[in-house]
Amino acid sequence: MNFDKNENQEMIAQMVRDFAEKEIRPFMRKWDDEEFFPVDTMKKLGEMGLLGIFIPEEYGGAGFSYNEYATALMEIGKVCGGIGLSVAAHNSLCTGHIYYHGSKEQKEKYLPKLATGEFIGAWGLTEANTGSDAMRMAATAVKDGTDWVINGTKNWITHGLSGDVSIVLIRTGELLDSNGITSFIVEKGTPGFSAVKIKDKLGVRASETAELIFENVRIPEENVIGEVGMGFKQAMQILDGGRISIASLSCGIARGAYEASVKYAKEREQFGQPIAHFQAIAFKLADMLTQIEAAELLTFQAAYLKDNNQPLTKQGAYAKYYASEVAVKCGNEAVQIMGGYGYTKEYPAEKFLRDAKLMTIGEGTSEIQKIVISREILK
Ligand code: COS
Repeated sequence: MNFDKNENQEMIAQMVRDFAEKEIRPFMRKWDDEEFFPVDTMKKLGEMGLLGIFIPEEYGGAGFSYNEYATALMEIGKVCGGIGLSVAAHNSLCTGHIYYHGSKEQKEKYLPKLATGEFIGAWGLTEANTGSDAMRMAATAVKDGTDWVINGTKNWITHGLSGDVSIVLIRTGELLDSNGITSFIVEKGTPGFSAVKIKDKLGVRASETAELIFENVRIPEENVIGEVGMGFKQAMQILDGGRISIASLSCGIARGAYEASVKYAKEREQFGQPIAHFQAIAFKLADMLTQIEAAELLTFQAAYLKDNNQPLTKQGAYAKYYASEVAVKCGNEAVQIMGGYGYTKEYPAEKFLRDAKLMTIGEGTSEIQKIVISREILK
């Protein structure tokens, strides 16, 4: 593994840093307070190529690798976990599913719009009663002529309301048949398809979350992604890649919390000197940075495997598991270092902690990552 950042990574990191300082940091508190999903900011990210980072140029994407994708998410995460989550869900879940499993026609129809931000993408696997146990989903699709008719709901779906196109995983076979779930492309405005925003989240509040509702929604068969019945396995592969994005975002949140902590610890004086001079604080910073660097290495290792088409189920899972737990620890330490100030919205620490917590839950909880890792070890 090469530990040097390549030219593209340096360039993307700088570009995203500049964008985040100008277009995200000044507004993120307001978006967080109001649970406002800034579609205009997403469009600007699309214009910069950040909504089709690993999509080839022939489909309107930026044509970079997962390595650069991870780099971009780390930079966004340092500033706002909510926007980072939206970029991650759009790229690796929705756009990635069409790119990795869609037909040539589906790629030509949807990728140029998704990759440039003309379309916002959503992806739905989870339901109200089936989160970790994804295969037990209840939503069904039944063939009727050349259409499929979908009934049921999907829950906790990023961009469920604003998404112009949603990829949804729906049962087309028997309950618990791993070959009984199919992926469908559903366009906004399809009759019978609606969404309701989920409010009052703890963190990532600038990222829209919604419930999707399907009432006799007719989907033409050309909107089936890949083979009928292969949806669950496609979804597992998509989540292998998606977990790298959550690991990257977690690294960014952790580093944001760490950098804010260093700044505060150097400025804040107690007992006649900056608190950074006390070992109790300095050791916290040392622990934070050590764990962040380790999380970044795991994340770049998983990205490297993805870029080289090598198996990455285990490595993606432990990158996501470790990095997300580190993000929560760093957010928590940032609040502790800043004391009473850290406990208020005047300082960034509490937001890092709130945003970080979702990273240990979304795209598979820490506990699910341990199931995935241990099954890989023991298989
Ligand atoms: N890549 C490709 N195929 C995979 C796979 C992967 N990473 N993981 C599992 N599969 C395949 C298995 O090989 C199996 O195939 P066969 O039935 O043909 O043998 C099939 O998928 C079912 O796998 P498994 O038996 O492991 O299914 P389980 O129901 O036991 O579930 C877990 C496995 C728990 C790992 C899975 O349900 C999971 O990841 N849950 C969390 C879902 C999640 O992350 N939700 C959050 C989404 S928020 S965006």
